[in-house]
Amino acid sequence: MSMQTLSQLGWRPSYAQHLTLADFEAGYPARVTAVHRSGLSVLSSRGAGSVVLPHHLVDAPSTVAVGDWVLIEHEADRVIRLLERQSLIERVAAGGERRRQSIAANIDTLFIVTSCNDDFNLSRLERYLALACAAGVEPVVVFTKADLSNQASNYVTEAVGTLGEVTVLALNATDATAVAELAPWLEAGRTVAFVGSSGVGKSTLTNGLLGDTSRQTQAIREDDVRGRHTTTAREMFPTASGAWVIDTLGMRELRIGAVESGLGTVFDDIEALAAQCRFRDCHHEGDADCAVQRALADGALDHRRLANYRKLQREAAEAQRTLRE
Ligand SMILES: Nc1nc2c(ncn2[C@@H]2O[C@H](COP(=O)(O)OP(=O)(O)OP(=O)(O)O)[C@@H](O)[C@H]2O)c(=O)[nH]1
Ligand SMILES: [Mg+2]
Ligand SMILES: [Zn+2]
Repeated sequence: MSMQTLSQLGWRPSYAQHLTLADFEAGYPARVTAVHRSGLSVLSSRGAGSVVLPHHLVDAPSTVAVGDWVLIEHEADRVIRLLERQSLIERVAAGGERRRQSIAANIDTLFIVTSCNDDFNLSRLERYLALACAAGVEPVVVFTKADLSNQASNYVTEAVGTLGEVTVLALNATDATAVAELAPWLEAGRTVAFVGSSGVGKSTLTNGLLGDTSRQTQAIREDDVRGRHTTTAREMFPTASGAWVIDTLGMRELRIGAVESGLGTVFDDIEALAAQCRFRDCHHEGDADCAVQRALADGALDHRRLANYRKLQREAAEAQRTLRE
């Protein structure tokens, strides 16, 4: 792959604030484009490379993710350390261990993809939104398969009505016009990721965005051919417009981490109501003079949304406790 400047790779001046002169003497910054079991594929101003991870980073509680910036030793293909992230999308793995799984790092926009069919689920959208808001990443809700449904505009209306100020799009992911719809978020040097259930069109959209850059994505994959890495599906690709796109595998279950701050943003309507309850510790369950109960009664707030807010709050609190342990 041709050499890229750091800013083309998504570098921001803020990353340099955490690097000392000694750091620059020891190594150089590179962006992680793929995570493999035995190492990482990276891009830097030197071009593409493969590097190994020191053990303490393999076992870190928050694993290295596609999109991360790392410092690499000048004369050895080895990571010195992970650079401070601007954002991290992570989930809590299913199962007893409750391990955190990094999904994508240092992204600017999270495309939350759902299709205009049975996949439509407001509570799941709220869940993804909380994840994006907690990470400080702009969420964009994308309804795919608008060409297969006569309900598309209803879905959009319902999502806009419930989710507040989030951008919501409906499109046909298989059509070339989809690329133009996403263009505002794909300026050169920006990084975006697609998340959502299996089969909703994440890879279809990704492939559309890659356009004519397949030669470059092949270059990233050559490392695998040489057998140096076992490939996982987590990779970052350059789009035709010079942005970076991270496709993810469809998730059956998205357990959120400690995203309290994100819940405050996504459910600001409920939090504003709660502030008007007579008692500061109101449980909104038959307490006197409760603004939340009043909103439920007059239809301004629906039961599903309140129940989901509570469920996500419990999940986030549990994740917070696990973090502390
Ligand atoms: N007609 C139509 N078909 C679509 C649209 N989006 C996706 N598809 C089709 O749906 C199927 C699944 O699309 P993918 O892009 O593979 O879905 P995905 O989200 O990447 O799924 P996973 O990788 O399993 O998570 C493919 O056959 C696509 O062609 C759309 O907007 N319209
Ligand atoms: Mg896919
Ligand atoms: Zn109340």
